[in-house]
Formats: sequence, C-alpha cells, structure tokens
Amino acid sequence: MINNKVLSIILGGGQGSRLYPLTEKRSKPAVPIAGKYRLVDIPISNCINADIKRIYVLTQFNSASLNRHIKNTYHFSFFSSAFVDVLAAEQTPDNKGWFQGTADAVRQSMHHFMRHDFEYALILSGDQLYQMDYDAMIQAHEESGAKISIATIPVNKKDATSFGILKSDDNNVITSFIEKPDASLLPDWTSEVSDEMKGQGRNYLASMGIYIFNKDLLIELMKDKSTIDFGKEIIPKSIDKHKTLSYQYEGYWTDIGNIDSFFEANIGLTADIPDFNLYDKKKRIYTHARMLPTSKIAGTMLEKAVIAEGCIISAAKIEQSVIGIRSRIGDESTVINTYMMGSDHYETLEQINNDNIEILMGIGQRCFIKNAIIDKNCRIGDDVRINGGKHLKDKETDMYVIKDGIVVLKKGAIIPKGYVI
Ligand code: ADQ
Ligand code: ADP
Repeated sequence: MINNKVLSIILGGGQGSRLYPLTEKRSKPAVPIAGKYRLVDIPISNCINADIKRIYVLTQFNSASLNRHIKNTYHFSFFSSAFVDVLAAEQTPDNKGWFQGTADAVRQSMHHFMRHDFEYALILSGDQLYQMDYDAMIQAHEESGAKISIATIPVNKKDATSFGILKSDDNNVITSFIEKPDASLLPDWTSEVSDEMKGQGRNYLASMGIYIFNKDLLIELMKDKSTIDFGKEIIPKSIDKHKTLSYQYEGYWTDIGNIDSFFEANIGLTADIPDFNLYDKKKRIYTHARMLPTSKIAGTMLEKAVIAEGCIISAAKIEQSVIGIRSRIGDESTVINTYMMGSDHYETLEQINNDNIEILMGIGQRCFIKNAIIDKNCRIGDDVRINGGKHLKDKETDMYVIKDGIVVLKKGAIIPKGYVI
C-alpha cells in the first residue's frame, strides 16, 4: 500500500559540523547508528511504517556511502511508484551551491517534488531518534482543516532554549511561536500540559521540526526567496495567516545532532528497557540486509552489550557498549561505555597473515577503551589505552577528536601499539 496523498522530504543536514568527525567523509544521513543502521533509516522507516513510500532525502553533499546504502536497501516493486531518492545541493545557473537553510533546501528542490501528485508535504528532520505514527498526524491535520501542522512535544526549561517554542489555543491551533527563545523570555512561554508532563517539569511546548504543509501553500511560501529556514522565518511568518495545528506527541523523541547526544542515544540502547525500542514488531526499523554470519564470542564477560551481526570477539569484558557489524575485538581487551561502529568488510586470512599489515582492523589485544566512539574500519593496535571522560580537553589530531570528553576515532584511523589517549 502507498499513501498517495503524501510526499516525504527528509532534511539530511546542513553544512553544520556538529557531528564532525563522523561527517568528515560521509554525508550526515549516512552516519552509522545502533550498530547496523544509518541515521536516515529512522525517518525512512517511520515513513514506510505509515505507508508513505515516496521519499526524498535532501543532503548537503553526495556521499558514496549514502547512495550505496539507499540503493542497496530500499527496493520497491517494479510496478510501484515508491522510491527513496537522494537530492544533493547542486550548482545551477541560479544557485551558487549549498542549501542555505532548511527552507532553502526545500526551495531548491521544488522542481523535483513538482513532478509528483501529492496533497501534503511531510517535512522531517534527519537527525532525530523516535518512532512516530505519521498517519495519525496526517489524520489530525485533515480533520482540523489546518494548512500547516507541526508535531510538538513538552520539554523542560533547560531544553526550551534550543527549540522552537509555541503556544496554542483550546483547539490546538498555534497562536504564537518563537524560535530558540532566550532564557530571559521563557516565563512568558509556558503551556498547559498533561499532569504527567507537568510532573517532569516539561511545561514548554517545543516544535519537533516535523511539519505537514498543504501542497498549494508550500508552493506559495517557497516563492519568497528571503526565507531561509522553517524555524526562523517560515513558521513565525505563517501562523497569523494560515491555520497551523499543534500535533502533540508524548513518546520518546531525541535530537541526535551533536556528538554528545549521538553518543547518549547509542549508549542508551544498552539499557534494560531502552527508551527507543528496536524490538517493536509493528514499528520496524529497516536497514541494509547484509546477510552477515552470526557473531562469535569467546571468553568475554558481557554486561549490557548490544552486539551486531558478523562480529568475532574474544575480549575480556564488554560493558554498556554497542558493537557494530563485523567488529573484531582481541584477547584480554576491555571495552566500556563505547560505541564501536564496526567494519565495512572482513580482512581475508591472506591479508591477516601478510606481514605488511601490522595492525588488523578492529581492536587488538589487551586494550582498554572507555567513553569512545570508534568510527568504521579503525585499526587499534595491541595494548592501546583510551580513557575518555570529562578530564580530557577538546582536541583534534589526525587520528581522533575529543569532544565533551568523548574520544571519537576517525574513520579508518590507525592507532599504533601501546598508544595512550
Ligand atoms: P534545528 O534542529 O536547530 O531546529 P536546523 O538546524 O534547521 O534546525 O535543522 C533541522 C533539520 O534540517 C536537521 O535535520 C538538519 O540536519 C537539517 N538541515 C539543516 N540545514 C540544512 C540544509 N541547509 N540542508 C538540508 N538539511 C538541513 C529545528 C526547528 C526548531 C525545532 C527543532 C527540533 O527550527 O523550531 O524545535 O528543529 O529539533
Ligand atoms: P554496510 O555493510 O555498512 O552496508 P556498504 O554497503 O557500504 O556497508 O559496503 C561496505 C563497503 O566496503 C562496500 O563498498 C564494499 O565494496 C567495501 N568493501 C568490501 N570489501 C572490501 C575490501 N576488502 N576492501 C575495501 N573495501 C571493501
């Protein structure tokens, strides 16, 4: 089944370097999460679960891994109108290059969207972790007769300054909106929320950056070239003129736009009952089916470990860590509070026995690794010690970046034997 009324547009990331160095060699939607998925799989899966199968992913630059992932993953029937297409910022005689902001990204891509029949554009953010039923939101949008709908969620005072904050009337029609208000303005922006939310101190209604626009209105709004962002310009300018609905959501939702929140979201999967449920039968998360062998583990003490397929592990201990596809971890090594993304391929026995390769892909023997993100294809020599934490200052070298105490090894980094961070 395909929802023929809706065209989905996923905002895949600006020039922003908040996820650097994970975005050094790939576009943001291609960043690997949860051991076997990529960021873009989250919004795409939410769409597919709602039968929305015409999907564009807008990205600042094309990366081979994103294109390969999309091409290898989202196959639809030959006879279906379903597709997932990547649109990268492109130079044309009218445009100098980059998407200047979220609305500009949509504006520059409008000619692609206009080739399709649709009534509603569902505009989504590419860096959030959540499982939401867009169908229910679309239904609420239709029933209200609104021209724009914004998904909203109650947040606390501390978080309120990093979101668009709004107020709505008894019919959930938005009456005022302010993008990322200064803390001094917050007292004027509280909303009536449920007792449960009140109990958690979540008195502010934030935009989740998830929008439904009626097609005709979107076309009209995109004509004004001075508007660059949805949050900064389009939404504040529209609420007085066009009926805008607040569609309130109270499930798990988190923004994973920077290293710290990305790390927390991944490590959060190791909890007894994670907030983000990868095991839900109905709300499935799709990704590339790789046909990898099962993981093989010998003599390892595992405590709250999430381990993807195809790993070969003989470590001493893995604790509160997510270990990605094809990871290899050697004897007597300890890995704590770490997200290891895994590898793109295995080394053959021939390669392993070849003396030219001094350090094999994965983690060597007797290593200690704590509070780290290990990007794909890293080679960590024997006896390496990485002890991340708040005691470390922000720093960058050829091999790694330290941000907020988290040590991020760059893709393909080679860490020599005995190295200490
Ligand atoms: P932010 O997340 O700060 O606030 P923004 O940086 O514009 O807004 O990003 C929104 C989404 O668009 C993200 O997925 C981002 O990666 C992507 N994006 C940003 N610039 C882009 C560009 N030039 N090209 C393509 N994609 C781009 C927004 C709203 C707030 C709301 C929060 C909720 O403005 O009102 O509260 O989202 O997270
Ligand atoms: P994933 O398994 O994360 O979905 P990809 O689909 O991007 O990864 O595939 C892994 C990439 O690694 C492919 O481009 C594949 O061609 C490449 N690859 C496979 N084997 C090797 C190898 N021996 N050396 C280098 N690259 C390889």
